[in-house]
Amino acid sequence: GSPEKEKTLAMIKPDGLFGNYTDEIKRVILHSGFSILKEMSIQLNEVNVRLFYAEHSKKSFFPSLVKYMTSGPVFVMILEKVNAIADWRALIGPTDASKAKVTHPDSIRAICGLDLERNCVHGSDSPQSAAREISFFFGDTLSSGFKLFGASYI
Ligand code: DGI
Repeated sequence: GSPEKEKTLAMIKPDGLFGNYTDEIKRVILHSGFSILKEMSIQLNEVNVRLFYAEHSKKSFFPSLVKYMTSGPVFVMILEKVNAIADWRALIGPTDASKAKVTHPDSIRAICGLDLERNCVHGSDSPQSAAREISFFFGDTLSSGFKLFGASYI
């Protein structure tokens, strides 16, 4: 039979929105065969970021990451296509945007990101994180466990 479609969570981070990259990134997404099922802008607060990036909450860079991720609104989307998770990760490129500029110059992070922290976009890295992150932003309030409590919808 035909291969199963997959969903992933994509996010344009505050530097991407400030830099006016949203329309260009959405063009790349649609041109690459993804459907955008849902989208929204949202201003995250510290508690939201702490939950979203729980795996990093003990790292030394975490306070800086929180400051960056709350410095302005983010734009989140549910993307769908066959192999969406791996294909979106391939399109955004390596985490460190300054390295991406050298090794993956056509990647989204190379084009609109700056460095290891301000890397412009996010993509779920596995089926488990895609499910968790989609429910984080788009699940109903009960199933998402109030993870977005206090965030401002824009
Ligand atoms: O899934 P990725 O975003 O590619 O990478 P990740 O899950 O390892 O890290 C999540 C985010 O945390 C990443 O997009 C930027 C930030 N980050 C990761 N490692 C570092 C970092 N920020 C700083 N300042 N320093 C780091 O070593």
